[in-house]
Amino acid sequence: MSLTPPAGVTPVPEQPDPAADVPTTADLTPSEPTPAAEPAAGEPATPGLAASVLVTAEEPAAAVLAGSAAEAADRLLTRPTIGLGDVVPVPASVTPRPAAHFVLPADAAVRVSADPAARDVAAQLAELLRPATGLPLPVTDLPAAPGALVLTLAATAPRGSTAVREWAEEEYRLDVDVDGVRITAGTANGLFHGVQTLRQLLPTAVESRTPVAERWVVPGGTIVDRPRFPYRGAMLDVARHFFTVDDVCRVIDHLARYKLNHLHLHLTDDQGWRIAVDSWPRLTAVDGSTGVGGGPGGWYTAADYRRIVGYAARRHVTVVPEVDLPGHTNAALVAYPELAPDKVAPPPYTGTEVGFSYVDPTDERTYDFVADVLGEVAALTPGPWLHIGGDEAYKVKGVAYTGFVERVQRIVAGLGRTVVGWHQIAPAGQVHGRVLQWWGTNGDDPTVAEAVRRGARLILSPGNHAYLDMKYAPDTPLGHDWAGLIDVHRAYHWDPATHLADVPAEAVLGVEAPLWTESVTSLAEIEFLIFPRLPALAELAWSAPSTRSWTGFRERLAGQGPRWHAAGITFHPSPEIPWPATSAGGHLPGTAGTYRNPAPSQPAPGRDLTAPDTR
Ligand code: TNX
Repeated sequence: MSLTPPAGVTPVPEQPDPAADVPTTADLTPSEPTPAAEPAAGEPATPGLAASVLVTAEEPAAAVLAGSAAEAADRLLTRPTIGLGDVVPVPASVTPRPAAHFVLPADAAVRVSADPAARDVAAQLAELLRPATGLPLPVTDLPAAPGALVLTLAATAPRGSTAVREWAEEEYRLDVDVDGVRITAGTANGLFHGVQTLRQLLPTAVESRTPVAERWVVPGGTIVDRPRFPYRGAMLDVARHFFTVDDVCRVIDHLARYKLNHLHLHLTDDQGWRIAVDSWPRLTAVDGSTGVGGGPGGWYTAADYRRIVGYAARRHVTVVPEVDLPGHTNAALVAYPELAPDKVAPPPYTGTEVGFSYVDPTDERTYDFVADVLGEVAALTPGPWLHIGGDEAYKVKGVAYTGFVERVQRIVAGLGRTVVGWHQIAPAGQVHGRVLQWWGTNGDDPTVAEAVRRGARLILSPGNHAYLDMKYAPDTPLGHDWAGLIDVHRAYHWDPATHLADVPAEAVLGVEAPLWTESVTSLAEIEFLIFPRLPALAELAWSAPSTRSWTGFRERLAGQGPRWHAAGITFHPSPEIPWPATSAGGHLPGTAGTYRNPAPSQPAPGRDLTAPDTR
């Protein structure tokens, strides 16, 4: 790793630094967490310096002096191992003050303004830090006190000493000084992003789930940060293979860590129906228990789904539920043959072919079904979006298709929600606010450009850059390659604002990275495909182009590897990234140590996953 600050980092001339000859920041190999002995009850695992100074009642003045001297010496000996700009996604502006680093004292508290949402962010900060630090970290009200982590909601953004301005959406400011860390924002959402940044500025060992002997030092300076795009997301296909509520919650944690704010759940497909619908109970009773390869499947009850939505909301992530229509509906037809064009139940489907199934667009019963299902899903979903799929309905053509989509769009609008659909819905009429999710591989798409001229907005998921189910390399044991191989450079190397021809940047709402799960059967496999590519897409969605570069990104990403390792997150050790050697001198065991190759995936009948991209 180099000492070169990432683009956008503004080093500020410093006072002479007494410890300047000590190696600093990113060129130090982050050390592995050192397991510490369990602390005695009520005793911090890492006593701050105050705790190691003997204070006696007879000699108060001497004790105080000794305390300050020891504290000063401790600060000089404790250098940050992380640079203030070593954050993914790279912040909008970084102003390091190397002499102003902060060392978390044993009696540190989290101080927060009175707002309940801000208080909850403060509680989450304490929850993040307690396991590794072993510190009690009480959460208390303002005012700020020395040694504290202070979270403040402020109506306007501080700018210099007197000037103020309006906050941008989701913006935060983080100030690290000798006597504390302050995160300020206009919303709890902004504070939450600031907390994620602070987490990355603490030593890697902060990711440990058990107490570690470490000096919890944070590099000094100021970060002011805000997103480029409002919609930053990932999609998880829970239909091809089912994933439990706990698995989904862990994926939400991964999103939140990199400031992604939407989780799109692909809830229904040919192989399974994963969300209980009271008015059509056979959907899950019959189709909850299947999946690709005939696996056990599963489904979410309303309570399960609420748990996911609530877990996400606490982390400022909005769930976008997708009910894929009119194609990808074999499972629904198995349970309710009345929806099938020939009114005959097809056999359950466990392969990975696409495009063969559809609900009957000429039967009114189909629209009752759609209204009931979307109504129930909307009632369980607090966010504004309802995703209606629309992809690969190869057997519903022309006006039959656009007419169907237009009716479904009206149902969504009637529920007070905003339509999202795969970009195949582009030719259908516009409804207010409609969003197309573009997953093409060629940035010239006149039909989509035309829909944008009629008012559609876009979420970009280019198959050949953002599809997390594509293999990294020919020998990747999981995934597809119909859209090409996607290594980290390919995931990073495109610009959402200019990617589609004849589409203005203002029409781009953001970026989403879909993970289809035909070949993915476990949480470890999900993680293997999303790390390290998801952070690459997160940076495209969050950071301004002027602040980011591939060279800077690969250096910063390398620093995340030891964090994933410490947190027990499986990842692909992409050869393009200069991962630091572990303290044992070996390479990070991303694949070898924590990832087990699954059995070779079974190609499904009729689907040639090696076929060239024709979409
Ligand atoms: C295309 S992308 C699909 C999915 C598959 C995926 C596999 C899109 C909207 N549809 O049905 O799972 O390819 O990569």
